[in-house]
Amino acid sequence: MAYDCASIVRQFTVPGAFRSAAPYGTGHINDTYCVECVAAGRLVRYILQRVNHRIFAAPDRLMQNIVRVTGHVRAKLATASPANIERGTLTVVPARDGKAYHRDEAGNWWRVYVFIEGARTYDVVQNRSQAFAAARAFGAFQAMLSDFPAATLHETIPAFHHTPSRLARLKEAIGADAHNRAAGAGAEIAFVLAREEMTTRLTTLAGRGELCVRVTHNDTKINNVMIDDATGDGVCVIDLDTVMPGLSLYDFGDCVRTTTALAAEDERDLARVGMSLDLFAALADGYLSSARALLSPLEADLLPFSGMLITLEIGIRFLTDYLEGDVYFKTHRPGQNLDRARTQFAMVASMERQMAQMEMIVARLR
Ligand code: ADP
Ligand code: GN1
Ligand code: MG
Repeated sequence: MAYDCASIVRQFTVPGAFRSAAPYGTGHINDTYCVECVAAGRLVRYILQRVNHRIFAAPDRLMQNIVRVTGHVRAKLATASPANIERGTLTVVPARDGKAYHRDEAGNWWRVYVFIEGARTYDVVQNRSQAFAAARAFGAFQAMLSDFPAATLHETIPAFHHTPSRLARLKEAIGADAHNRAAGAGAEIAFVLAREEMTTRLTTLAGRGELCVRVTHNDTKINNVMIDDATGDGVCVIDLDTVMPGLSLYDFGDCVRTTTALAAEDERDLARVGMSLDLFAALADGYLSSARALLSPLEADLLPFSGMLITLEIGIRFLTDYLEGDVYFKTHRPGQNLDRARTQFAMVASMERQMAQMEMIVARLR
């Protein structure tokens, strides 16, 4: 679908003249554009996004969360790290009517962020220092929000990381088999069903009050943190659509899923897929360097397990979407969601084989 980005950008308080807009990034959910404007003879870039309102039922509430959370982070940076205030958090550019979004005539929801220059995201981690930097940034994000009242945030997607519900939905999709795809995914379905007992572990502990609910990001994959081109530091945590009350372990877990991966999320050659212990050690070190003080002993115990659990959960979601006809995650070729599910399950198997070493690494660092 082609949108008239120039006229959408004009709805926002963007100074200067619109010059161009081009699709940007590799996110699976929103439509993202890099916009160039010229103001006072200078080229200035912005991120323009169409929020996926099929997935996010109330984008106005979602934007309210983002404005509040980025305001909180900005205030923290002002005292702890003033040099980082411009690039250390997303900056929402308001619409001309003062709202944090613009709704077009067709009912689409648009927003504009200041473009964070001199940094980029990576889909696959390049080295140990990136793993450290990414995890340190996510830990710091959690720490900066540790005094934010979690219950006042809207739940932008209900039960987002409730793994047992994700499994129940998969079972429904298998039962319905609306696209006759279940037979071709027999091995993947069996892999999940053999691990059913894992799926309830964190939700049971949370239900008993043994794990506390915090403000969490809930989508801490490696390409949701900008890495500084010059210093290699994790400069800004982005993609804040799912910031809401949650368990810190799911955030650490999703760092493990994506930041220790030796191959792309949709790699077809499973011989290349696996979890790198070396990257896990760097990531655990980075996360603990900023989040150690937050964690309870039980949370620290469960860090290695959380990586395996969320990788299983995201695999379940990719597999469900494949069976339901590829309606949730963006796909660029047939079978891509099944390939993504397969890589997740190969990652789970790799973590199962290396769990004892992962536990030793965390025991040494905590
Ligand atoms: P999605 O929800 O679809 O994943 P994201 O918000 O993660 O969308 O944005 C997609 C990509 O756009 C990111 O991975 C990143 O590369 C880029 N991006 C997003 N926000 C910014 C920003 N403020 N500055 C620079 N690049 C950004
Ligand atoms: C989606 O938006 P993006 O691409 O950063 C998804 C995450 C998944 C991830 C898998 C709102 O993240 O939950 O873990 O894909 N986001 C949403 O790559 O569902
Ligand atoms: Mg993203």
